Amino acid sequence: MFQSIAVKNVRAAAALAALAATVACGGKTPPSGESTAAAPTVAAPAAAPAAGPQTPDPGRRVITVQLIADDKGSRFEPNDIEAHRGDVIRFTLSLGVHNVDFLPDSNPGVKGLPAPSDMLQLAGQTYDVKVTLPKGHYYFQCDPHAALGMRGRLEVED
Ligand SMILES: [Cu+2]
Repeated sequence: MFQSIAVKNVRAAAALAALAATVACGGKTPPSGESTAAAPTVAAPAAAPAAGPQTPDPGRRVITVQLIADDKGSRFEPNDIEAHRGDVIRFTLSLGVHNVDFLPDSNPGVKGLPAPSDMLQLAGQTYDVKVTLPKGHYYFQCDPHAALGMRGRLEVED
C-alpha cells in the first residue's frame, strides 16, 4: 500500500518536473528575430572566376555575341569584337551546341585568360566574360567547331 502511493507520488513529481522543464525551456527560447541574428555569418566565397552573369563597370556595356549553327555553318556572330576593359561579352547560344574557349595555344604568353565555358546547349543560355585583359588582340574558338571555322577575335581597347 505504501509502496503503491510512493510510486504514484514519484510519477506525479516526475510529471511536474517535466512540465516545469518544458515551461522553463519555452520561456528561455529567444524570439525568432534574435535567433536569426545570432546565426553564424556565412563566409563570402573567395574571388570567384568569371562564371554566371557579370555586370559591366559604370559607363561600360554588355556586348552580345551569338553562337549559331545553321545552313550557313557554325559561327560566332559577330566574330570580330571590339571591347573596352570593364565591358561584358555575353556569349549567347542561338542554335546548336557550342562553347567558348580562349585557348592558351591561340594566346601564347597571355595571363588571366577567361576560363573555357561549359557546352551551351539551351537556346538563350549565356556565358559572360568580363573584359579584364590588357589592350591587345585575343583569340577564342568553339572547341567542337574550331576546325570548321568557328573562331573569333577580341580586340581590347583601354
Ligand atoms: Cu560550335
